[in-house]
Amino acid sequence: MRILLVKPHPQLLIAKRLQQGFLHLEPLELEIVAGGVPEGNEITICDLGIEKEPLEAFHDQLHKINPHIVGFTGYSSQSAMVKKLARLVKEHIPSAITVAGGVHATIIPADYAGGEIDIVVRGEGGTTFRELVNRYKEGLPLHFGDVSLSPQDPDFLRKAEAPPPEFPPVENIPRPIRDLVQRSKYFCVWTSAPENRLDTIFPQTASMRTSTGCAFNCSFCVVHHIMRGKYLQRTPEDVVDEISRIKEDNIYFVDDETFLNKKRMTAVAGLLLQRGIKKKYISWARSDTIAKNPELFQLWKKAGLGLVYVGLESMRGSQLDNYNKRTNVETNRKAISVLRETGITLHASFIVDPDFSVDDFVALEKEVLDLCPAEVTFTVFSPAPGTELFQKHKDDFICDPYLFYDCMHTILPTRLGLKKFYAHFARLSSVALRANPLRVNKVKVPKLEIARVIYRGTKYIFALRNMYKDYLLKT
Ligand code: B12
Repeated sequence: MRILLVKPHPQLLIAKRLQQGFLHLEPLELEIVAGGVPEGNEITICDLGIEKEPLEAFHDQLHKINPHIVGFTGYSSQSAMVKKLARLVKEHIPSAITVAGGVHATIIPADYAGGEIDIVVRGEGGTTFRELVNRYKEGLPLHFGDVSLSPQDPDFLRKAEAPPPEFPPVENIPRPIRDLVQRSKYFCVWTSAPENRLDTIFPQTASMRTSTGCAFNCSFCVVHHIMRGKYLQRTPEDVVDEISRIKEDNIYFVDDETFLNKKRMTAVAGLLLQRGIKKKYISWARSDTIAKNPELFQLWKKAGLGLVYVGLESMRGSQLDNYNKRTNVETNRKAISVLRETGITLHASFIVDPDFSVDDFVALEKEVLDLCPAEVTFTVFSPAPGTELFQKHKDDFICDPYLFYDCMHTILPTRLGLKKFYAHFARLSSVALRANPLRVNKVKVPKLEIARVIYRGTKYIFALRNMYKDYLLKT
């Protein structure tokens, strides 16, 4: 059987700029889905984000492969594109089965009821897709249980409104097939430079998942809903075995929070050191995890952890409480100093509220400069599809709340006019460039790469300033 797995390209310019300029990770979700496909089938992964002319590339692949099944992944902001691509499949190869999976299919399956998608897969896909392929071969119905839904099923809407299904035990989730993609295309900006020099700021980077879910329930996040509050963890041996098989020297852990279980992560670092595995890692961690466990991060520094993304979100206690973050400003400050003392680079991310006044922007700007040296990025507070907040605000949205749900475009009205809001928002990112470790620590890097960073940074900030124009886009 011939199977085509597709990751759509971003539609809005700012997401393109991010991918082209700073961070483009491999389509791990599709590599895992591919890992579930029984042997003897032909699988192609098509990541349209790496293509110059994505629609033409998709068209070419369709005709070249003539697939029996086309599977799409997608965030909410990509659901319109998934539907558009699925319509093309139906036009060109009417016999092909179209399957939608991923975050959006899991939380809002009913959005795929328009006729172009035959099967909507909710939750973990590697295990479900395996059964789907087997059923296709045996001529059985492709919808089953609460994980594989058919919009044609009279019971579809009832099933689509139920909470997302349970994830299978982690040991049942297939390992990714990594060589189905052009690995040289995937990279992440790297500013951690213990010896004050770097051979490249854009090293080829693999991604890997050691755990799924999170034990917290921040109001802006949908993960606790997707995972029903569960935090599933792979064993240290399994994690280290997969790391040892990855070809790249740099690995980005795409967990929601990697370090929640100190015992597990101490064991992982211990095994990495014991086995002499020398790689560099980037991970996300909560500020309270870091503040409570300085020795865990010291150990991980030895094991290769170079950069930690921390959702500091705000330096105002009232905001942190509003987001149900269950941290406080003191903990944020402690986490910053733990990372600094340990020599791990901080990537701090802050939330800008649509209700920000000019004074709020100025206050945040000051916090950013105080963080120096650090990578600092910003998102705009946006109610996530699938959460209570989304329901609460459903009459307030100023645009298509799926297409614009990228946490950069506000979907709620702003206190300042959109043009002014985005002028201030863009300014925050230029201020953040001044705090960047490469600049502050005068790190030696190839000259061409410095030029590339400046060029990409300027294009990114320009795109940020102009984001208010996207609201004129027809959806
Ligand atoms: C790492 C990560 C990123 C990485 C990129 C990862 C990548 N591969 O490209 C970075 C940091 C760049 C990123 C950026 C963004 N992200 Co992000 N990200 C994540 C995170 C933490 C993990 C995603 C991941 O790699 N998972 C690993 C894979 C293996 O798991 P998976 O995606 O769940 O896939 C499984 C199933 O969904 C299913 N499946 C998936 N696809 C398919 C397809 C088929 C056919 C089938 C059958 C099954 C199936 O099977 C898979 C294997 O088990 C998630 C949180 C989460 N728990 O999902 C947020 C998350 C996906 N991100 C989110 C968002 C909003 C963004 C941004 C749009 C906004 C932002 N500023 O952060 C940007 C935009 C990026 C872009 N280019 O479009 C939201 C999406 C919510 C939504 N409703 O769409 C999430 C859920 C975070 C959240 N807390 O709300 N992100």
